Amino acid sequence: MSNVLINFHSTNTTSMAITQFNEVVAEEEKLSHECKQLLLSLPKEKGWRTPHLYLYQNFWCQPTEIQAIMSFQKHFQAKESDIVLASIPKSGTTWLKALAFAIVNRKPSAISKNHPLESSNPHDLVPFFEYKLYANDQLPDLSTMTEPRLFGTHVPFASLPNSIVKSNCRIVYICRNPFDTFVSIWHFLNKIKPRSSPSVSLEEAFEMYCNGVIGFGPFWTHMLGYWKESIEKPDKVLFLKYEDMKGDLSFQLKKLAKFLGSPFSVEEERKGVIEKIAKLCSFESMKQLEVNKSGKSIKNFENKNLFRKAEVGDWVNYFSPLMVDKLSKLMEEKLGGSGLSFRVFH
Ligand code: PPS
Repeated sequence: MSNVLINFHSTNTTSMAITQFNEVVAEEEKLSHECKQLLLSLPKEKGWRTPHLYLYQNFWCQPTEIQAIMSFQKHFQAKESDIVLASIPKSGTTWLKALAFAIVNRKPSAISKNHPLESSNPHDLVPFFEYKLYANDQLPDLSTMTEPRLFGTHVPFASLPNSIVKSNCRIVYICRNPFDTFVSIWHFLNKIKPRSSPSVSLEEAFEMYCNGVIGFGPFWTHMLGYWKESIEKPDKVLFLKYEDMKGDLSFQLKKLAKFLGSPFSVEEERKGVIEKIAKLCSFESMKQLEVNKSGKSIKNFENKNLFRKAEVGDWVNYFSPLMVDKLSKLMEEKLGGSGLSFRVFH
């Protein structure tokens, strides 16, 4: 064990905090020799949850994630019927996973009672490549998954394994306006960070975000990678926006179902199947489920932290005029001319 680990003789609270910090360091100690060697060669910056974030293939990432992503890139073999749900963190991933799962697995003309989404968190039903399937140096047996297989990832388009890019499997990307995404990330990371680390202030976090130093960021590269592909290959990548889904979910669900190859029939529309899926996956329904109040479905993060406020425009409660100015200019500089724009108010 590394001599970085801290010895302590303090109060219970301090002990718990140091244990959590030690856990993060110990996680990194277990990395493969190959991954440790690679980390030595990568640019690094101060991290939020972990001591450092590393620039791997032009995106910022935590060490344990890099190891899992390397394995995912090397071993994953896509099937033509696979569906990959992609996002940068805090863009509506959990919501999209729930909706896609409900659409793909709906019984003919009905949403059943005792639906799996009532007893399982969406991240258990639609596993992440990097946090679950290829995490902890394991190679998953995916042959028993029912088809179409649904997967989740935060990996940027440019770093997806060839078999996903080259096969006919489909990708759905969900994107959210950077103002609200930033506020959501800031809350989440301060909740899940080891208690021994000081809270990251809004100002410091904002600097990191605008410098692109955030998990899987810079956000603009992440968004543009999927955005460009969705324009060039609309049958391959469907690009959804959180704000559009909040605005007219029914319309977006029809688009999603059609893209996934299982459009709603007239009969299903008449029977209110779209509305039932929307209700089953709504923030209000999901937040109050026992499984979403207590379990841990992504790494060791508590599920309850995945459900905070789910509003468009919550950023107004946090941003100073200077911050508004800075992020607006950055978005204009990075996204201007791409055709990608966002609604930032409710
Ligand atoms: S993660 O960790 O990347 O999977 O997080 P992610 O799910 O992408 O983002 C979390 C934010 O999404 C909100 N959320 C929802 N919005 C609408 N409907 C549903 N069902 C839903 N579930 C989660 C969640 O509250 C986070 O946003 P904020 O603004 O922090 O509330």
